[in-house]
Amino acid sequence: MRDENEKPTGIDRRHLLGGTAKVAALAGLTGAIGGAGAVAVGDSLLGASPAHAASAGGGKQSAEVKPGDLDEYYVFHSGGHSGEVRIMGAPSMRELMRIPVFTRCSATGWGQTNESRKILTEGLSENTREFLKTRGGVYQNGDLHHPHMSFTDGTYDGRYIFCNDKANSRVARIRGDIMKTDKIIEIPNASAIHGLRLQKYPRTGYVFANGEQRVPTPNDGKILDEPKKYRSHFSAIDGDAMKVAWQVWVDGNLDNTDADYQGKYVFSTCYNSEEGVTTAEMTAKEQDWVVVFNIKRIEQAVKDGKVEVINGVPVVDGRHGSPFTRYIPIPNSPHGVNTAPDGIHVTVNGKLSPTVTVLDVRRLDDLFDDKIKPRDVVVAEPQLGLGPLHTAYDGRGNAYTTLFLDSQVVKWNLDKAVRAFKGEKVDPIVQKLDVHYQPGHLHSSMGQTKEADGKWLIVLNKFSKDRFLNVGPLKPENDQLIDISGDQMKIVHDGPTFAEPHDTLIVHRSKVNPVNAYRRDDPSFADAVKQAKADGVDPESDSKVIRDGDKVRVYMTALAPAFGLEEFTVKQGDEVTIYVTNMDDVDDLTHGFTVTNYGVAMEVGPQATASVTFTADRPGVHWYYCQWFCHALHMEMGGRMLVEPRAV
Ligand code: CUK
Ligand code: CUA
Repeated sequence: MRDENEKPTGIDRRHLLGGTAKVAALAGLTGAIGGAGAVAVGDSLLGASPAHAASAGGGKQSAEVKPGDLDEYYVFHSGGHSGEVRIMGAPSMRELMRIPVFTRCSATGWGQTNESRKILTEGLSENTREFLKTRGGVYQNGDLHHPHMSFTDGTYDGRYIFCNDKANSRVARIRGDIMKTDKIIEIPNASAIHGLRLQKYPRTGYVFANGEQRVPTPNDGKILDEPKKYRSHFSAIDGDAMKVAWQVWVDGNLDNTDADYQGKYVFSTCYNSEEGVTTAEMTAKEQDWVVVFNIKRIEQAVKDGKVEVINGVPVVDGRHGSPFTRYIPIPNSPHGVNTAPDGIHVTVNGKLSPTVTVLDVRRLDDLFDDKIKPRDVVVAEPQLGLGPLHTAYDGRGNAYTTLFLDSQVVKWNLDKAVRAFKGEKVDPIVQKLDVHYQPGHLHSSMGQTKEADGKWLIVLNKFSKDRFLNVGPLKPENDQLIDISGDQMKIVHDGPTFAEPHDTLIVHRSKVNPVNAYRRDDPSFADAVKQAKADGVDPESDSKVIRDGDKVRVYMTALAPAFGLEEFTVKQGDEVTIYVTNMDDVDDLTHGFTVTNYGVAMEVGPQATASVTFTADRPGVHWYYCQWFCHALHMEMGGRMLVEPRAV
């Protein structure tokens, strides 16, 4: 199948794909287990029924945002193993900001300032803090897959963005007003937090997080080679308190998750029902499942104390046969799970099966009351193509699914898929569009809310190959913007991104209201203000040095183009804490504080106080300077730290 977006070079995407061993192996697996289904899909790809061919009818909206004009949407983009969240604008796809979360950041001092180190450490277990003592005190990496904005009544409310860290089993929260991370917690009894979605109704509420890897509980080295004793847990975190409310022990592992629009059920895919520990073992069966969690029943059990408390968390046993869960069989290794904005349908994406499985949430009450069988909840299972990973919706009854192996997005109609499943002769597939290349997540504008508006779709492609100037062996990913406002999808923009956006949100700008300056009573630097008060210092006007044994606290204001102190003196070996308060309240006037040859740097936002602590173990004259361009005399904004040598 060809369309207007296909490159006229004659390069065959599917041959390009062959160069990737992992992908080839996956393709082989699919062939092996797909059987007749895989052949049929291959045929339909080659045979391209006319209904699938792209033609006229693409949307008419413009993706151009003129200089000085503002985008209609915020895009919250995950940074994958970069560990950050990025804010872009859509439809321009301009990158607007980066929010350090699990990463360390040279520009802002995230991971270095006292304020950020508190956030990075306060939610860790004692055990992890001990482990990190010889590793700089904080994790140096993170793998952030899934950013999601808090909901009220089924749509975004702008309060928070929650996200997961697969690498070090954490969940973080970003404040929507200042666009900075304010809480990070480590999830007990879990290894690799992967899928993360939020309670949509009545509000968030719960943050649901999947423990992906099965590990011994407790994981103390006493159980090694008995995988049957490994466990994985599903977590419900109280998003206001940022504390794990309860966990559910499940069979298999947990991949992605989503919640309904009624506040009753949550769904998690499992790709290792075999409970194996090698790839061959994990993919042996032709069926895995989606686990459905019954929130009310679990809450009741927690209330009644019918739990096992492990590492401070109430855990219920949700394995097969429990009242808390139901296991719905799904063809091999399902991956993404996506609730439709109609509030009724939930799509489970097959990954190693060419199918997606559609569930009807209205049947779940009966399933939990054992009036129907698990598969009775399935109302459609269309064959879409090879490697379905994630699905998005336009609010007009259509779904859009990424096909990783086919390098396509397939648009299909939910109602037709349901009718076809009942035996009617209808083809649910509307269009297949080539994307470049190997798409993972995709996201439509407001598409994960009941206000899906069907205007734009962003597809996150894992490979960019020939789409950009060659930058060496490490290539960017390619985020493509697709106009879905018309009958046919149309690619309107290619956007290279650095490793590795997994997921994204397209949020209408009316939902997001960040501030321009900090309030002086902002909790993020309350500790610094408290310490200043204890030292008899008004950080908004005083610049002075307080000596407290070999601890030295240096307070200074920053008001363009000068710091409140042009010099200060400490002794070699002192533990020095510098508090800088930015007294400018002009829009966009951020200062910075860098100490030359001391490895010290931080951002000081308008009206904020920021602080950093270090040992002054290198004697000499050390200039400090403002590294954030703030004034015509920005270069002159600095001073000297004199470190007197220790007496010998
Ligand atoms: S996962 Cu990456 S493509 Cu972590 Cu949401 Cu599906
Ligand atoms: Cu202050 Cu540059």
